Amino acid sequence: MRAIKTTCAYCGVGCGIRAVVTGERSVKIEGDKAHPANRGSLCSKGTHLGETVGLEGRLLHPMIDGERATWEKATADIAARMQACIDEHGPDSVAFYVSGQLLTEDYYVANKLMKGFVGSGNIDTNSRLCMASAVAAHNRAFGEDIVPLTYGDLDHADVILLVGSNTAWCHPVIWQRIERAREANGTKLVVIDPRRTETAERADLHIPVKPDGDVALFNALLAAQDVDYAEVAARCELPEGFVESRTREHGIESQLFAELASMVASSERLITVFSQGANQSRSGTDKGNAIINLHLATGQINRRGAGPFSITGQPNAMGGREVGGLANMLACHLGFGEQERASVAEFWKTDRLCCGPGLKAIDMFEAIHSDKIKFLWVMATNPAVSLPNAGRVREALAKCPTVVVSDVMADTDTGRFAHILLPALGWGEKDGTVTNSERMVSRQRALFAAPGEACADWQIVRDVAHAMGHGAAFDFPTNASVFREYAAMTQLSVEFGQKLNMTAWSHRSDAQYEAMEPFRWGGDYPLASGASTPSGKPRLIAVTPPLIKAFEKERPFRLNTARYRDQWHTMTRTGHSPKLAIHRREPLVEIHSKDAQALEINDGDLCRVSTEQGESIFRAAVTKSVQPGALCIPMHWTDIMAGSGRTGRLASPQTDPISGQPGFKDEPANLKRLQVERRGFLVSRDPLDASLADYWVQSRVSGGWLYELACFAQTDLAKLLPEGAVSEVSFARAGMQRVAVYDNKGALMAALFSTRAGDLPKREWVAAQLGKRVEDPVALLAARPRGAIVDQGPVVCVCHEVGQHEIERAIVDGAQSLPAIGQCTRAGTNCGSCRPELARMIESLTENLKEAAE
Ligand SMILES: Nc1nc2c(c(=O)[nH]1)N[C@H]1C(S)=C(S)[C@@H](COP(=O)(O)OP(=O)(O)OC[C@H]3O[C@@H](n4cnc5c(=O)[nH]c(N)nc54)[C@H](O)[C@@H]3O)O[C@H]1N2
Ligand SMILES: Nc1nc2c(c(=O)[nH]1)N[C@H]1C(S)=C(S)[C@@H](COP(=O)(O)OP(=O)(O)OC[C@H]3O[C@@H](n4cnc5c(=O)[nH]c(N)nc54)[C@H](O)[C@@H]3O)O[C@H]1N2
Ligand code: SF4
Ligand SMILES: [Mo]
Repeated sequence: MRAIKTTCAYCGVGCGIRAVVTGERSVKIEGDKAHPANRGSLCSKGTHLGETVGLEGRLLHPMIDGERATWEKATADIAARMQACIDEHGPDSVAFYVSGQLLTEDYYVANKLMKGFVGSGNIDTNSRLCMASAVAAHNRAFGEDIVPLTYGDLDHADVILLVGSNTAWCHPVIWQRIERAREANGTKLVVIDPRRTETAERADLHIPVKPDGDVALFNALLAAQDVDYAEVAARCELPEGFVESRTREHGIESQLFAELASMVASSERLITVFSQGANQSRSGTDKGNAIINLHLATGQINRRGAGPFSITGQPNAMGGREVGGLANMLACHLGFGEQERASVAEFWKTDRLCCGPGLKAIDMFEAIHSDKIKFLWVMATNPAVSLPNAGRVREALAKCPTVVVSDVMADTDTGRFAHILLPALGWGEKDGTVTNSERMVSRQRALFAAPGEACADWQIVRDVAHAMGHGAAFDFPTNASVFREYAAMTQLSVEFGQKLNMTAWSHRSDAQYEAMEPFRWGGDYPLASGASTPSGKPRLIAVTPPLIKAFEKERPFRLNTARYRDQWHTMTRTGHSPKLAIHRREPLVEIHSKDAQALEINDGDLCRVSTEQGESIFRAAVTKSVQPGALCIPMHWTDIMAGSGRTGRLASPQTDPISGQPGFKDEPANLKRLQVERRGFLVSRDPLDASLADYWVQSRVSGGWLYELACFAQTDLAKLLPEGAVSEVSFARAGMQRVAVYDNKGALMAALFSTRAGDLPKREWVAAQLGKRVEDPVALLAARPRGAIVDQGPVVCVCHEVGQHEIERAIVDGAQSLPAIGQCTRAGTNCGSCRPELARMIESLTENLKEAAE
């Protein structure tokens, strides 16, 4: 068995993994103790990567118009169609929409082809939806897109502010590091988020900021600090009027604000971590600068334990920013100035370099509508789901004369629009480099042979470049040769006074590349030697709070969108893991109990959420974690996973005017409870078409799939079942129907439980019978084995499958700390993703016990 060091497929923490390949397509995953980003820790998603490396659902051959095709044909077709567009309509009729899930090598080749040889700036990335505002804020303040500190600084801060970051769910290994720092050093933690997330629950202070109230809050925080602006002017560019621009209105309860302001004032080492609650906003760039202003003015930067810390979402969002994957950057942190362009043209030896920036994501899809773009190549992203106003995006995809999609999966919402579908190598097969949030470059390595005819993204683009006649510029025999060229190109960044510098790698051999250990560019504090501005000083930027309009009567709610702990984006990969499905099987709309009461909505009711753009259906979760007047839904579900749970169709395409990043987190919306005639669930060994039901959501169980179903009018759900031997019970009065279908060997193929009223049985045991020979069909229809059954309640610890009831019993029996629960039940002892939930259970149960005792 071989152990291979690689990097996690998912988030921007960039955790190192030690992968022990145990079979042709199986692997044992462990955290890499030697990797500086995680030192051995992994979260639930990383831990269960092994469940997502199977070939189920994979795209294994190129497809043209739905028919299998050869690579030669697909490559030639793409080259010809692209060239025809360029010849007929000019280079700007062609566009690439790429992704922070590409490797740096993929990104480099795609960017070089588009900007250097097609001759258009029209390559943009899904980082536009993710990091663009942070990039713009960095550029304004530092003159370059630079994150000025590292994870190690989190161990030394005395106060950490988390702004718009559900760290415990979305960057769990950073979260675990913060938790350790709090335990060891008493670091104070503040969470600034309109929602009371699991992260906020664990904080010392939760500031329930109003949606987009962050600029006001940070301006006011700065105004409350004792700052000597004469001293600041010596270190920073201080624009005229800056001091006056610090508004004092913060919109927070005054006691709470005072506490926060004094915590910041007395902090010697302050870190502000910010994520999508800051970036995904129509004032996202200003939010970034408001945060950076506070750090610059108070000197909380460029030293141990201090700085503004934008954390990235995707595994290689940073690498993409570095090579120039954003339409408004040329390459290697360079812009489109005449000299920069000349240097890049010379380096690439091209006379076709693009003249200026290209279209940003939202505008790119609009340009398809206005017939300006006629060829679109989508790589490693699912815009039919993830772009805002996704209905209009789908119309664009349907209309575009040529859509090429490179993906690892055969059926995705975006792939359904493709004329040409290309099978890419996925995690565990692809091989190259990624850069994490703290500028750490590490290797993703292949664990398995390429399945079918799947091919690396960089090779696919290289081959198309060759077919277009640009062979000499794309003479890349290996991924290492791409990396060397990219590393050599960062010399231009150095020449233009920037800090991005990987030139040390420009002459390393293939073997050295193969053996690459994680390394960081720019050192720990790249701005300590001066900013990348012409003056060498960082800039304070005067920012004013955005006008926040009151919402109208028809759409009185503020709709927020967020992520779930155990799902990744559009679920094309995590959706295949039975363990990761346990945490949330359906998309929920969180609504405050006051609003729910007023609208007569009960927990578990189905509700239609509508915005100006469209409507989708979610199950109500009545809670106090969202504020009254607010709703929150997850971004993950697609048309493949659900009948109508898509969030992208609700989101508005309005963007931040500077970064072009859409604001996904504050949208006027309404919601309405739906009258359900019949509801039920169905388990099935094979996936099936559930569209007969008005509401359906599918999720993975170990023997197949589980469907949650509901109908708004009389419907015979049994029609969903496959053919086979049937056993059935029904009670006409309660409208209950239970049907099981067996194959000719007596193994369970599918079972349906539906009802008009009353409770449905638990899903887990029935689902666990899928594919098994059922000896006792009566017990199956009763949905439990004969005899006593200990109900474990919902699974809390996914790794060790420990249920809620067992944990509750342990707490009642005296296990009232995380280690004690771990010792009694094993819960929380592996990846640790459930630890915030366990902590909450301890808190609420011990409180109840205390009350009961009094
Ligand atoms: N489990 C999981 N982890 C992931 C991902 C995933 O899909 N699943 N995706 C990865 C990616 S690409 C990204 S970008 C990151 C995202 O990581 P996060 O940014 O942590 O994720 P979100 O849940 O989108 O949003 C964070 C929080 O912003 C809050 N928020 C909304 N509006 C405002 C506001 O006006 N001000 C403030 N201060 N906060 C606000 C929301 O309530 C939410 O709790 O996660 C990465 N990690
Ligand atoms: N409402 C709402 N919408 C959002 C957000 C939000 O918070 N709210 N967040 C936004 C953010 S921050 C992000 S990052 C985006 C993410 O949105 P997307 O990028 O659309 O999401 P993914 O599901 O990660 O899509 C990746 C696709 O690439 C495929 N893939 C995986 N690996 C590879 C590979 O190596 N090569 C190729 N060619 N394909 C591969 C996957 O199968 C999948 O189809 O969503 C954005 N949209
Ligand atoms: S925190 Fe989790 S998802 Fe992110 S890189 Fe680490 S293991 Fe992967
Ligand atoms: Mo993201």
